[in-house]
Amino acid sequence: METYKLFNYCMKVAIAFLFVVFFTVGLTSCSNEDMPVPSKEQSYLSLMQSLNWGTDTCYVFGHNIPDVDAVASALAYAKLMRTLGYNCKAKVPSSMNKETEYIAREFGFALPEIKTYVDPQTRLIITDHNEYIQSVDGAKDAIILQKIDHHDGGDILDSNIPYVRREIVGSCSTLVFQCYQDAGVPVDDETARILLAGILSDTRNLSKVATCPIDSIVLYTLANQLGIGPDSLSTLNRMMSGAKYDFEGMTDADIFNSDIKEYTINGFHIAIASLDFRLPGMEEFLDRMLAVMPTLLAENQYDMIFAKVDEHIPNTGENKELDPYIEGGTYFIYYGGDSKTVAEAVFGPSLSQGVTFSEEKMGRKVIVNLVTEVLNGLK
Ligand SMILES: [Mn+2]
Repeated sequence: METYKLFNYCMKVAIAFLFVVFFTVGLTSCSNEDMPVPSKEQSYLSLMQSLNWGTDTCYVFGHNIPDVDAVASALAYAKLMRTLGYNCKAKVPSSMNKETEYIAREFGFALPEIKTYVDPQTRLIITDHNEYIQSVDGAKDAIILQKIDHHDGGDILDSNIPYVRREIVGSCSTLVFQCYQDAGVPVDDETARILLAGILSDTRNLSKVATCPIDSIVLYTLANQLGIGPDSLSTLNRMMSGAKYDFEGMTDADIFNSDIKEYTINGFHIAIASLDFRLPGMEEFLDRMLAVMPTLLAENQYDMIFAKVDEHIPNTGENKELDPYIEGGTYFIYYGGDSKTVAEAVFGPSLSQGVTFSEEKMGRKVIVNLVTEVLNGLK
């Protein structure tokens, strides 16, 4: 009898256990089937909602020494955030270049104000950069809520930031456009102009080596919305690059610094400027740039300083009215520390003191990756 009771009890426990197991499994599998997968829009919007926005203004910053893409991506992303109800404002860490001023005048949009420093715990969204050294002063002690960027490497780690959109495309403005799509927010015409300017500038009208198919798709979508045809895109691009490389009234040091980026790689503090030059007169131009490099190195305590100089050759073809210049190769000039070793490892033997050259056009992003490899092998 006792055995029977025990057996009965055990059976009851076993049945109860199985019931619980089946019920739980059934319920979970059921809920999996019934629960709709959240749409891209819902995921993006709920992620935005989940951020710790605080009560003060959140600033949206592109990189220091901003180019058009840095300004455009910050302006357009801040606008998206405001449309979604968040208190965000675009700022720039330093003054803007002539190309940005030109296109803002042409398209009639307001440029962001300069803010050189942010207090600790300020909420930030950063666009178009991934290095603290390129960010606004104080970024290290700020709270970075989001990062929208199209660069490799860098010391602003994705893992500490709640929302990161980082894809190695030709322009950060392309990624901002995709965020509008993810949010289900239509791009208004002013924002369309701003983003179009960013893509035109960073890809030089889709001609730069870093350009991806998605940059072309977004550029044409925006141009279509605005009724801007291919010829007008070419003209805009020509005027913008003309403004960027209008060096009138600038000292040689100003010219060298007009599009310079700093990096910390394997403990080395380096700077790489990006310049364009239209033939003839390249040798003289390189000499002038080489002459200012020692002073800039000393003033900024760089370990090494470089500049890539893209060569542009007068176009003698039929389309010379539309494109007066065609692309040539890339010069890479160097000064200080192990810069000769680095430059020659990437570009081959020097042509003359401080000068290397590649027939193939090289973008700064590609150069930074190659330089990083060499510097990582040095210490
Ligand atoms: Mn960019």
